[in-house]
This record gives sequence, structure tokens and C-alpha cells, in this order.
Amino acid sequence: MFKELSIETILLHPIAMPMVRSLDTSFATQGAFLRPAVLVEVQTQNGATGWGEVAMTAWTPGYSYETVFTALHVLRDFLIPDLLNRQPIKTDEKWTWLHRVRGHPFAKHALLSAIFTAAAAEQNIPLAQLIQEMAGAGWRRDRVETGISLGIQPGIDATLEAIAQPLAEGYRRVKQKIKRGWDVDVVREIRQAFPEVVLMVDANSDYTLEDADRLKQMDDFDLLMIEQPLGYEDIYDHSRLQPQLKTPLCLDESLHTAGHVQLMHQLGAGKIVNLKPSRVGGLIEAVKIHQFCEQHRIPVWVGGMLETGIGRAVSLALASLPGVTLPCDLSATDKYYRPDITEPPFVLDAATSTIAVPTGPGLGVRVVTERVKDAEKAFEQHAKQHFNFQ
Ligand code: OSB
Ligand code: MG
Repeated sequence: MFKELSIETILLHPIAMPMVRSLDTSFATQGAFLRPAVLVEVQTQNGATGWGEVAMTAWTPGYSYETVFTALHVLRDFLIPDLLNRQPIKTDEKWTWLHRVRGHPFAKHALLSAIFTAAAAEQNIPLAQLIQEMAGAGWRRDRVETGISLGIQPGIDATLEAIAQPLAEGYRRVKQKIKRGWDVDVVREIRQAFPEVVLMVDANSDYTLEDADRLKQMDDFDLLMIEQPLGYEDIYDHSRLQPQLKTPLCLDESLHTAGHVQLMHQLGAGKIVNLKPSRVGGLIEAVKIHQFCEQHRIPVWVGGMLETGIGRAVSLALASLPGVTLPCDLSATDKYYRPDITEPPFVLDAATSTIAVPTGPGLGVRVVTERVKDAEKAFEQHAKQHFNFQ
């Protein structure tokens, strides 16, 4: 299934990309006009290329404590030297040495993505097939069902408008960001305007247990789930909230390892898992979580971090696993970047609300070098101006 990989070079490309929309969450605006990321490019001695993305959603720490600057430092000074010391790389090893660098899951995900896409490219198979083999899965999807994640809007009319447009385009599941004071009344209006839509909300940790009565009112709106209502990294309080609600809770920010997912399950803190490969430190842990959830019949979907086509291709490959049974936050390219740094763009099939998993070898999409260079210039300019970046 796997083989050895000999790396020739690893390049880091810090980039900044203009986004077509920003996403207002309960904690901060995400993906505002220029969104940063770090691309990891691996060249193998056999001439294959692999790509990964440190999928930051802002310049400042917020969703995660990591920033593009911490990722550059941790990759350049620790993770990459450690990796190159272990040549040739056996891709089917357990990767436990990665845990010696604590934390920094977004950086680790980008590095592992680059290695696994390079390994898939060398074997002339799509990344999705390699992930399927890693997971020991008997089959995989060729299309992934997706919804759209919508930010907090300035008013109710703008909210209804922001929902109507993607629905007209064929998106079937809407995730509305909420926050304290922008919740029950808004969701009631949405439900009235769109009685049939598959609807969910994401609070990004804005509530506490004291808000339980308010959150209970959400049971009236037939929501698919409530995502991460309580504290960043909290599991225990969620276990006290879930029994008070009919609506299933889904954890995002609180789940960083398969152990956390197990704890969520054992405590009854949530019934659904938002699996973000960035948040859990890469595809190895993601596959482990997928396995646990399949064994315990916990529905999984793959969340989004406003990825460019690189991270998006990797996330779609992960989402092709059989246990990913709910619509993902992996919308079409035109909802994020026009143009993206990869070609061809990911497009929505309106009849099925799905996006095709790449079938080409490795990443399965082409990285457009000129656009990466432009995005590197934009990064340098912004970083020097705002962060004393040398
Ligand atoms: O909580 O899922 C989240 C974006 C930035 C930070 C946190 C979240 C999100 C999203 C984006 O919801 C989903 C997407 O990539 O479309
Ligand atoms: Mg979330």
C-alpha cells in the first residue's frame, strides 16, 4: 500500500489571498479582505510534487492559537528538520514522533498533506485512494455533499438574502453563524422564510451553561445540529447541556484528538463530529477519529477553514470516506476565491448539492505558479506593513 519516500526539497510559501466574502463569527471576522496561509511544497527525489496548506482563517489568533507566523517558525525550525532527519520516509509509520512537538496542529496538517499527496503522486493514485487505504475502508465516495457556512449579517433582511442566494444555486444545507443576542429571533425568521431548508447554527463557543434556557429555545426550529455552543476546548459543560436539548450538539473547537472524541461520546457531550483535519493535526489523527466514529455510529462531516484549492482538495479526499455522512462545509471555489491558486475550480452540482472528489494522481488539481507568486508578494507586503515581518 505505501512505500518509501525520499524528499529532495521542502518549500514554504506564505501567501495572502483576496477573498470574495468574509465570515463574521461570534469571535471575530474571518477571511477578511486578505486571507493568509502557508503552502508547503514537497519535491521528491523521484520527481513527484506534494502540496499542503496551513489553513489559517485570519492573521490574528482566534479560532486557533496558531498564526501564519507561528506555523512558519514551527515548520521551518522544528517539524521539517525532524522530518528530513528521518529519510527515507516510510509513509505507513505511526508518526508518533510528530507529537514530540506539542500542539501546532495546522502546521502538522499542512506538512502531512504535502507528504501524502507526494506519496499518492508517486504511486499514480488520487489522494482519496491513499486515504481510503489508510482508513482500511472498503469503498469511498466520488462526490461529497456540501452546504454553505454563512456569517453573521448586519440585519435580518441581509441574513435572508445571504441565505436565498446559495439556495438558488443548489446548496441544500445552510449553516448560520450565531452569537449571544443574535440567535433565537434570527433563527425563527430564517425558519419561517425557509421552512424546508436543512438548517444548522454555529456559535463558535459564545455561550455558557447559564444560557441553557436560551439554547433550549433552538429546539423549536428543527435544526440539524447546534455546533460548538460552549467554551473553546470544553467537553464537560457540553455534557451537561446536551441532555437538556433535543437538538444534537456537534463539537468543533473542543476536539483535537481521537481521545477528545471518545470523551465527548462517553460523557454524552455531543452527538456529531465536525472533523477538520487542520484542527486535529493532520490526516493520521483524522483517519483515527473517522474510525472511532464509524465504530460508534457517530455521524461525521468535514468542516472548512476557508481553504484554497490545495486544502480543499485534501479535505474533499478525506470527506470521501464512508463515515462522512452529513453535508460538509466544503463549498465551491467561487464562494471563496476568484480565481483560486488551483485549476480547475471546484464547482457545485446543483441537482445533488455535491462537489466531485479529485480523481487525478496526488492532489488532483493543478497549482498555478504565477498566482502563488502574486499571493506571496501580497503576503510580504501585508506582513511587513502590519507585523514587522522581515
Ligand atoms: O467554526 O467552522 C467554523 C471559518 C473560520 C473559523 C471557524 C469556522 C469557519 C467556517 C468556515 O465555518 C467554513 C468554510 O470554510 O466554508
Ligand atoms: Mg465551527
